[in-house]
Amino acid sequence: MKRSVLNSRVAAVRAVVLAIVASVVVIVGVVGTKPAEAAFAGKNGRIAYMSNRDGDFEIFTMRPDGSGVKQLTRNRADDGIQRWSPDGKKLVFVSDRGEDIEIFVMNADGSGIENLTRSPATDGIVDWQANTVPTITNLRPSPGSTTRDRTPTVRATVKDQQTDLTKANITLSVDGKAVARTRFSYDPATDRLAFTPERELSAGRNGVKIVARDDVLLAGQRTWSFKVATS
Ligand SMILES: [Ca+2]
Ligand SMILES: [Ca+2]
Ligand SMILES: [Ca+2]
Repeated sequence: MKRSVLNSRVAAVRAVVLAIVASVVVIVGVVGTKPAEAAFAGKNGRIAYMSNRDGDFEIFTMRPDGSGVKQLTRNRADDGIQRWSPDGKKLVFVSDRGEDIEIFVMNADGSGIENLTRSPATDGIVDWQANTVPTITNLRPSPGSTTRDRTPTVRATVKDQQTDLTKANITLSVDGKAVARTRFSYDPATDRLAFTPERELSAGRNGVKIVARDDVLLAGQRTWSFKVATS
C-alpha cells in the first residue's frame, strides 16, 4: 500500500516535470520558427539545453555552432528548464532528483550543485534577473541652483530594483564631510532621503555626494553642487 502511494507520487511528480518540459518544448518550437530571434548569450557564449538522449533529461552546453558539447548532469532524474545567470558563470535549473521537484544552481561546468528550495511543494519555471546599480534621482537643491536658505534640506530618491535599501546601504556627505546616519532620514517605502543641516552652510558652492550599495555591494553614486547665496 505504502509502496503504491509512493509510486503514484513519483508518477505525479514525473507528470509535472514532463508537463513543464512539454511547455518548454512548445515555447522553443514557437521561437524556433524565427531562428534569428534566438536569445542566446553574446556571440561567444555557450548554449545551455536539455536532452533526454540517455533516457531521462540531462543538461548540456555547447558552442553556438553545435560543437564542444559538455554534459553537466548525469543521473536517473529529470534535470532541465535551465537558465544562465546574468554573468554566465552559473545555471539555475529544475530537477526531481530528490523527493520532489526543486530548484538548483550549479557552476557553468556542472560543479557545485546546490539545492535552493528543499520544499515538499513543486518548485520550477525559473528565471534569473540581472542585478542593477542603485539609482539616485530627484536631487534637491537642484544641481547648479542657488538658494538663499542657509540650511537647505538636501533630498534625493535612492532606489534599487532588487534590494529593499535601508539607511545602512547609504552614505551621504555634504561639503566633503560624512553625515552620520543618525542625522539624515530615509524612508524605504518611498525611497526618499532627506537631510537638513543643523548649522548654516557656508556661502558659495556646496557639494553633495550620495553613495548607495545594494546587498551585493553594487554601488550607485551621484555628486552635485548648489550655491548658497551670500545675501
Ligand atoms: Ca538526469
Ligand atoms: Ca520542492
Ligand atoms: Ca541592485
